[in-house]
Amino acid sequence: MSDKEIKVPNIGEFKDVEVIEVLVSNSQSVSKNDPLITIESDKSSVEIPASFDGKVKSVKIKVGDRVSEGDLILTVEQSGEEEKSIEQKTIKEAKPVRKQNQEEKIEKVIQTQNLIKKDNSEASSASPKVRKFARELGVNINEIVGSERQGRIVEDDVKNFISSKINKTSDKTEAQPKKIVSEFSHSDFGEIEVKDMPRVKKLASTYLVNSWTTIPHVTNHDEADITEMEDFRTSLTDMYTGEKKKITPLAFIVKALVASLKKFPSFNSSIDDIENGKITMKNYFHVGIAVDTPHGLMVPKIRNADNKSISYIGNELKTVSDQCRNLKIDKKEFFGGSMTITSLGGIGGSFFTPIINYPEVAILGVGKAQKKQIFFNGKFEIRTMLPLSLSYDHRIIDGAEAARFNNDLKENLGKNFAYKLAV
Ligand code: CAO
Repeated sequence: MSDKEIKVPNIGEFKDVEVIEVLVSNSQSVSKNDPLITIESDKSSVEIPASFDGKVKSVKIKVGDRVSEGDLILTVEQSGEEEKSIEQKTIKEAKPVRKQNQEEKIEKVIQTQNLIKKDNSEASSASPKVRKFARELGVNINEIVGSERQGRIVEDDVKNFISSKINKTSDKTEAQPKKIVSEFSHSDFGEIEVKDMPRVKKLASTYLVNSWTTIPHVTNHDEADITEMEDFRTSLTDMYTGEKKKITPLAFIVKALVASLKKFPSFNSSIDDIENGKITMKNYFHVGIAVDTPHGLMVPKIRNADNKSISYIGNELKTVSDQCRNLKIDKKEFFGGSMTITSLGGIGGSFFTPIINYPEVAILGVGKAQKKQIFFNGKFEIRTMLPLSLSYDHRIIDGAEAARFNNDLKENLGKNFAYKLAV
């Protein structure tokens, strides 16, 4: 075992040049010709290779240092065998070469002294000029396959490598949904009229696309048996006038939803700061209601629904939906919700797939209640069944949790609804 020094060799007119890369570290084994450092002058860059095999004992140079011929790069520890093999090879060492052009000269010296990595499986063969070119463009030269003899890399290989990377990236961009341009226009098939899109629909479309494309939506469908609740609701009369009291099922559903949100707080959250791993848990119960208006869909909130009675919520539903239809509602009312209910119950249909009202994490779709023959208490009975479609953000809510949420909602709307909604 002995220690040997590797110094900066004679590299033509390179003097006091900057070290731009240190390619080895202490305790690393190196073979002859493995690059140790890269130095760079105004005109060119050069890799200085190991002049023999061994294990790096101590690197004496760091990036930013300036070196000239004879400066110590590192010390290498050698076994007896390595020493012997060097002795045999020393005879073949470099001789200075004179050439007029500075770069040619340096390259020749480099070649003669094996300053460029030869075929070292992972290492690439390229002139310092090409290496510098690749480095300036941020390309790892070892990723490039050279087109010249023995895989030598030339400037064109670097350019081709970059353009193939760019093409790959643009292929990815093209994989994004493209706007389809039809060969035919609508007017090719008959008379048409082009109108402005309602402003509310334009505004909503941005939110809908954002929600649909960024939230992993899942929808669980279920049916709530609301027979008793409907019997109660339709029997309601005004205490003083005796007139039938009109409260739609939606007011009960709002209350039932609040009870379930209390049990399942993750449904009353927002994860718009998910990149930072943060979840916002809301301690308020502001239920959004999707309102169908001639201007487009609007989603005002029933604020603090936990503190309001069913009949109060019933009245408020009428008030806010009228305000939306008459464009008399404050913009702020469309923000700051817990969870939204979208009810098509007054119109028709059963199950559907509602889109989450971002930044909320769940939405409850309600279809039209229908009388159905259901196996109940050991026999078939006609029951009133309410279709539920619960869409949720799968990043925060799992399918099992959603199924439990629906079960709870069904209980809140089921035969014990009076107790469930009162407590
Ligand atoms: N099952 C059966 N009947 C229902 C019902 C249900 N789930 N929900 C409401 N009804 C009945 C009501 O009891 C009422 O009956 P009466 O006329 O006999 O009193 C009738 O349907 C109409 O109710 P409504 O729709 O006016 O009132 P609501 O409280 O149920 O809903 C509102 C209010 C604002 C939600 C509703 O008017 C609305 O705009 N719905 C559309 C929402 C929408 O477009 N969602 C889709 C969003 S996704 O694109």
